[in-house]
Amino acid sequence: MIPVQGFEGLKVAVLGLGRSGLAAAKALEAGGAEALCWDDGQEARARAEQAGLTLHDLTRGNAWEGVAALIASPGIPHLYPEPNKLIARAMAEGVPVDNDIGLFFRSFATRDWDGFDTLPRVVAVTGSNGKSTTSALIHHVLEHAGRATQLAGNIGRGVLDIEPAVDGEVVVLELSSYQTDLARALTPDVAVFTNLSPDHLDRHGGMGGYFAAKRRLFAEGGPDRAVIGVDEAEGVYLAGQLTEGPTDDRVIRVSVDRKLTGPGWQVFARKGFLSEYRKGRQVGSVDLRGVKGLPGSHNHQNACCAYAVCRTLGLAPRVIEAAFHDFKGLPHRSQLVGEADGVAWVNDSKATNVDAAAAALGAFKNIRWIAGGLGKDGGIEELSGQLGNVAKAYLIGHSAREFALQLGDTPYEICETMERAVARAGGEAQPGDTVLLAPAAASFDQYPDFEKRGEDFTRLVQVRIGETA
Ligand code: UMA
Ligand code: ADP
Repeated sequence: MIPVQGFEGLKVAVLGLGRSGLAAAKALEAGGAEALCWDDGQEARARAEQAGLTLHDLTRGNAWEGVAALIASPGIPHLYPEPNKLIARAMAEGVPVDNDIGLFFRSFATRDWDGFDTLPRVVAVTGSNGKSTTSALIHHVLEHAGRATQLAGNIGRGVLDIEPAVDGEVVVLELSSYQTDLARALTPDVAVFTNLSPDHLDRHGGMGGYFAAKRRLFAEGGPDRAVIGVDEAEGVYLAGQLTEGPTDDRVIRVSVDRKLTGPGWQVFARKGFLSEYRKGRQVGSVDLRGVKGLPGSHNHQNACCAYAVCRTLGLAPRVIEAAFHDFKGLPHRSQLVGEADGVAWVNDSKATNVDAAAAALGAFKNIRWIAGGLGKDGGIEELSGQLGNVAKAYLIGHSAREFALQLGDTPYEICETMERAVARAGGEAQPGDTVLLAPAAASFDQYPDFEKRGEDFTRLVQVRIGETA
């Protein structure tokens, strides 16, 4: 755990007692603060009490007296669609509101660093899609190269839960827009912006607010190096805004759409080949075609971002390439969970938005597509031109009927449940087909989270394959 600095002897309120809140409360106490813990949910409060934390009812009239700061969890709205009542109250009482990410950046550097040969560094990865894969890939390459490294953040581990850094260590953080929006300190050494497409718009008051939240990671005086995907207008703008001049290599531009030329530093992938250019000359390349853990152009974007970060950290192209071949991919992201009778079963439950689903739909042929759940604004309207690989859609969850109306000529069936969708898709699949779960929707109507949805799919597939094998 990273003990939080700067609050010794002070009372700090912690709202939200999930993964980030529990880690923050413990790290505050380890740093000598008094953590006043609260959660709007009764169950979470009970769990926290069992874990030895002290509850403090923040709804009471005098609850905020003497409170130095409020640390809020990322899942709790602080502004849109409307602020959580307790966050609004803290602001009204003049109590500074921060999150675990802000505390992390305040507390990461310690006196021990005076004795280090190489200062520890933080790589922070944001973007709409590919954050987890890119973060995990960077972490994997560093480990493979024998470097000390830890991975945390939106990938499932509270940032304050990691161990204090050792000499030369690289900490890789996946950061969501919820996290970057609220943090009062954001000072990574290397920052990555993978791409941008609409997501979580309700929490950011629209696309402008969503982009603004992510951009905070690159604020003036920010990272030494910025790795930026420039396949959308926002990435082009951000890279341009950070660049001091044509030869400035503080910004590394990344593309999977086109060859990038110019005097700066760039990494791009075309037809399965990654190329690195610096000052107009090619200085590195990787053949991504045989890298099994990174299928599809979207994963090549992730590979380019991870490659660029590892190059800034001094790794050679061949070292990075060898580690790529050893990367198994993450569960629930284009994950092959079974093969039987010539049919491949792929779990991409993490495709919770339209762009992620489009990426998965582009990576396979003859697709029997299981989609639906709690759809985002606009449903799957934007996918209308990208359904050429889909033989039939099997629709589940709350948005099944809305999605059906947006499928155009693509055949479909309303299945309601995952169980029925797996049975129907499996019954109709032909050799050479891929049954792909890529919901283009959140899971919360039928599951606690996308992991449970992916696990349910995987279990049903394994039962089915066991039956037919
Ligand atoms: N709660 C309240 N009041 C509210 C809403 C929630 O008290 O109005 C309480 C809940 O009762 C619950 C707690 O807050 O006890 C949950 O907090 P949380 O939703 O922030 O969840 P954590 O377990 O702390 O997990 C968070 C991230 N969750 C979200 O951003 C929603 C995790 O990302 C992250 O891995 C973890 O911190 C560690 O950093 C998950 C996620 O879904 C994977 N992220 C979104 C995404 O990837 O799309 C952004
Ligand atoms: P994030 O952490 O940003 O949600 P993940 O690496 O977990 O990203 O991938 C989430 C989903 O997005 C996956 O299901 C995959 O289909 C898709 N995806 C992964 N990388 C990209 C990318 N670079 N561009 C578009 N979609 C992607």
